[in-house]
Amino acid sequence: MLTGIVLTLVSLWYGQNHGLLPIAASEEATHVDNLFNAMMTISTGLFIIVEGVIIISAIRFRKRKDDNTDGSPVHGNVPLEILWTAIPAVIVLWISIYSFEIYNEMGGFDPMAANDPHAMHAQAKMPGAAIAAPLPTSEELSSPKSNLIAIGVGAAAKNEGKPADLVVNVTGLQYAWIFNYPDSGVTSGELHIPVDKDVQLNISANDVIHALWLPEFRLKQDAIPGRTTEIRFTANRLGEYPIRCAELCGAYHGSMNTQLFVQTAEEYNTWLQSQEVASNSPGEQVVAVNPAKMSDREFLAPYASEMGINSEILKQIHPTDSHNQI
Ligand SMILES: [Cu+2]
Repeated sequence: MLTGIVLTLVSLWYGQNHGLLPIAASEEATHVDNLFNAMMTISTGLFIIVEGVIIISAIRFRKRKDDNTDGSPVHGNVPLEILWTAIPAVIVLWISIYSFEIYNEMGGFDPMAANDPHAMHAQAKMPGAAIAAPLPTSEELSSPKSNLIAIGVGAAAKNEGKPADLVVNVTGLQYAWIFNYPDSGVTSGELHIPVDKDVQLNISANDVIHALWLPEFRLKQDAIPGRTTEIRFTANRLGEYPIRCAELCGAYHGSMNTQLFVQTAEEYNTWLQSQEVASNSPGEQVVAVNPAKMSDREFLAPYASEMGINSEILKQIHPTDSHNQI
């Protein structure tokens, strides 16, 4: 009885104090952590029971000196076997229902349904409903918006049916993440979002499969070439958090990292405005030139001026060469 109480208390304490997860920075993270902590509590209890029985048995039933007799013949115990099958079955069933519930609360079962009903077919909404659903027409298939199966995490229950406060298009490519803000036309290598706002990321890839992973937000979603996936979440903690690629995508996969900044509304607007100015300023424009079509003078001019070389200096270096072009 006492052992049982101590075991339960230790498991409950460790389930809340394991320290294995990074900071939780989104509302979705709280749900995921509750599930993780519940599983951790159960695992701790099971671990102590199993390891405890092994250690106690190893000591209590060890071979004594000069004892060469056989062990007692034990052949199975039906009630015990039923018990140790039934208990894990109930635990696993409970975890599956609980995780189903959390996934549903986060919007995992119906992504994209809230804002773009045409992006998804009825057959994708419910596994098994495919037989009754009409086949997509060729028009729907050729449309870039048509996705047979919606993938990702959609609107949380409280935001269902509402468009997100902020939409960002995310593109994964070897080896970087590009964030485009369609409302303001800003493109950035970092993701900035306002705190406590419902943010939707439309994710795609240009070359191979990548995975957008936000550890502090407990969200991870594949970026797939040719189709859009989605993550919708609400950040509830200010700060700077890592964004990682979680799908081996090539030689420099490990360097495919960037930052997610959760900012106050003012900070976010200031950042957005500074980006708008930068992207609209003509001085910042990059013009591609073909060096093969340039004369030596044109090609070398920027380098020469950078080094502080002018035509006077060159004349001194090559006093005999009066045709010096530079
Ligand atoms: Cu990648």
